[in-house]
Amino acid sequence: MTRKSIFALAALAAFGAIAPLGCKPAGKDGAAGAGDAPKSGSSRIVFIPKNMGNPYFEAMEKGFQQASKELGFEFSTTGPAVAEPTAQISYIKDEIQRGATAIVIAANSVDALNGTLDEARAKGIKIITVDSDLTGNETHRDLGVLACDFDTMGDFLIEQMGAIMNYEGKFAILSATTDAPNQNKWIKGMQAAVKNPKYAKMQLVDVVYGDDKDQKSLTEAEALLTKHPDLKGIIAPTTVGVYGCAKAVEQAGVYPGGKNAKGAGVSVIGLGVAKQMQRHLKDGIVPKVFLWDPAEQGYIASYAAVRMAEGKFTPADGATINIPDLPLTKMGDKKVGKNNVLIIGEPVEYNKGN
Ligand code: RAM
Repeated sequence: MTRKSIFALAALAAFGAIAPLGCKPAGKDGAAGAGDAPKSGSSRIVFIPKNMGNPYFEAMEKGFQQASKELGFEFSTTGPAVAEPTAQISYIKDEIQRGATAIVIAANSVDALNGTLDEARAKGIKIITVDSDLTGNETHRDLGVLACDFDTMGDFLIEQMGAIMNYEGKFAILSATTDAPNQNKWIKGMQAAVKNPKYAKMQLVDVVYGDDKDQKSLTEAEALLTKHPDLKGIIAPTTVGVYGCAKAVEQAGVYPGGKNAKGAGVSVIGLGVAKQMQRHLKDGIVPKVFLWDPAEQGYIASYAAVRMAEGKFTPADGATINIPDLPLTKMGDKKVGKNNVLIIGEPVEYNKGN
């Protein structure tokens, strides 16, 4: 199946056949195996997102909550207000004191947390990364649960941007924080991809950082528009960033068809939460964004944590873990790959039509 056809199916599924976890409660009526799942009442799983108040991580919490209903563990979320490299350390330390069964963390740094994570693991706490891994330092956690194959994300985003700007002209990247492990991996991928002769007429003119803050993302996007009046596109591989870019092109009227657009205008694409981007997509301010259901990461990480604590699952290259199906989403056996990374699937496209 081609990537395009997978996307077409996935896009359909996103609003039709495959209900996002948050939309319809999984459980009695659907989640195969949920009813007879062993209870782990004494387990406690703590989720530490990159930052609190980010709709992306709030969506992820739904997956933990669902698994908690099925498996009976205690679940809580705690974390910093800002996605800074060392900001999660005190939260990990607190959980070492309290003795969590597992910490599931979206890392803000590939190396700043490693010593503290080692301390937690020495106390028997299972460490699972979701969303953002300890890229290059994977031995400091037990398992990484990632939405998609990070190695292909750069190629994918450049091709998407290229097709929109007819493979010609200037574009920029607006990212999250300068330390963000996942965004940095994707940026490297984009920088490598754009060297492909197919993209010879495309010029990556800037990489800027909105720190996954609403206001900073907007300000940085506005600065890009001022600095590069002939900009054709912005790729924002962050939900907060892509929303900020959408606001900037809307307010400046430079989106495709906007009153101040030069030629085809400035096309914003990236990774965005469909619900948050709905109006911008519907009004044609943003042509398309991509994402996955963040809740699936929380759901799978929960099952992995509980099975690890029970001694029934040991992450290793080639190991599998069975995840119950959700009411309308097939899960089944998920395979762990190199560096103990479990990749869930592929991004879904959201556009005017869905
Ligand atoms: C933001 C965060 C997160 C990323 C998404 C796409 O919410 O930076 O890490 O995965 O965007």
